[in-house]
Amino acid sequence: MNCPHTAAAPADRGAGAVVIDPMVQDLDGETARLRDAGVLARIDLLGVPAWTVTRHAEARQLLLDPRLVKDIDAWGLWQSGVVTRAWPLIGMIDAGRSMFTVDGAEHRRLRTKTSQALTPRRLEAIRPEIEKFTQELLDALDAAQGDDGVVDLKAVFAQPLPMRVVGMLMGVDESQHAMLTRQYKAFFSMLTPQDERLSLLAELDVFYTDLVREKTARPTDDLTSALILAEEGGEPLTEEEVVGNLKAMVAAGHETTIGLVLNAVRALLSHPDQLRKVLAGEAGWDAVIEETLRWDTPTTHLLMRFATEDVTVGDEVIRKGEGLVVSYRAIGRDIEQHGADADAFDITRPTRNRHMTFGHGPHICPGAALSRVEAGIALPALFTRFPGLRLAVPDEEITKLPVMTQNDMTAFPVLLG
Ligand code: STR
Repeated sequence: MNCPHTAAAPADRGAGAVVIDPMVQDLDGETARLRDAGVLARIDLLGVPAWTVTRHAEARQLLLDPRLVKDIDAWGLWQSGVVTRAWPLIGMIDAGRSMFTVDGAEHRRLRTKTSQALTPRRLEAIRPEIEKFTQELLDALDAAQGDDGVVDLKAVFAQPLPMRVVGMLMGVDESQHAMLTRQYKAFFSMLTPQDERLSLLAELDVFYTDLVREKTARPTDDLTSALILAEEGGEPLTEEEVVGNLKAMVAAGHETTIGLVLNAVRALLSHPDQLRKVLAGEAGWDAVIEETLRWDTPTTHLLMRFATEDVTVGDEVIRKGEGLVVSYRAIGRDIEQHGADADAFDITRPTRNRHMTFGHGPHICPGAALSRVEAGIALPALFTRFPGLRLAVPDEEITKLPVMTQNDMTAFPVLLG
């Protein structure tokens, strides 16, 4: 890949780094290489050097460390102009002011309303709607079968469901869902030229700002309106902050849950003994969901935190100004945490709930309970409606999207049986 940053990065820092493959051609191999590279490993992200943490215990500790912050201005490579908006991953970090990019007391102010709206108790109220969307999309699956009986479970089911749910929650009209799906696909794909990515981000900003202005004039009962009306500590959120939270919710809410649902279906279809256990009621769907979250995390790498002081981890030091990625997929395969068979998918494993896939500390995923509700409805409904569901191609033929931070498939062709 032609990347101007390769030349600009200091030569000594990239040495021995694990190069993260933008085409995601061998995710399991890369996950294993990261684990072998150590607790704290040097990685290369399109020519830009960073650290990553690959182990559960140390990640937990680092995610509680106030010396690591989200503010991009704390990044040495950004201050010095080595990294600019021309870097294809910049949109993962420089994403506007929101609960995703701010720490400390201000972070609490930005996040409280959202996390309160997404508690398991509050989510019970929208369960019937999620069930209704699920049934509609199961009908759509049935109708979408080609002459050969093949249908893409991603395009017709796993992708539209989370978009409908997050759209309903945030008050984004259904007429916009196809546009958003298309824009986020281009945003995440490393095949998208950077100038296109920057212009689509600008378009999305206009879209979300217009939406926030509309809701400011006529608030409804969605979370966007609640964010507009909220006063945390006597201080309302600014328009920029509401827009930032709204786009974080839509991006996160739809992209990550696609991965959870598809990765669970794929794991079950390739482990028929375990599927049988679930269908016979010998194991719960919650076990499938937690083990999938651990074994095949929807988020591969989370970008990025920056050290405001030197931070020592074992024998390594993250120097002030350096960047830290959290490699959740490697963390899910940590042998210290999950045992020597950490690479095996096993829904009966005792540690299946002791994963860290939703993060830890102040930024822990506020949508965790929502994604569990969605997958907890979608998966049993899918296998109840289509008990003979099977892959239409050999498992090895399933390809990953060229996305460096998310674990998402190009397509998932199935036969409904
Ligand atoms: C995408 C671009 C954007 O406009 C806003 C955000 C903020 C939230 C981010 C999102 C990003 C990318 C995917 C993330 C999400 C939070 C959770 C999700 C990182 C940068 C995960 O994959 C865990």
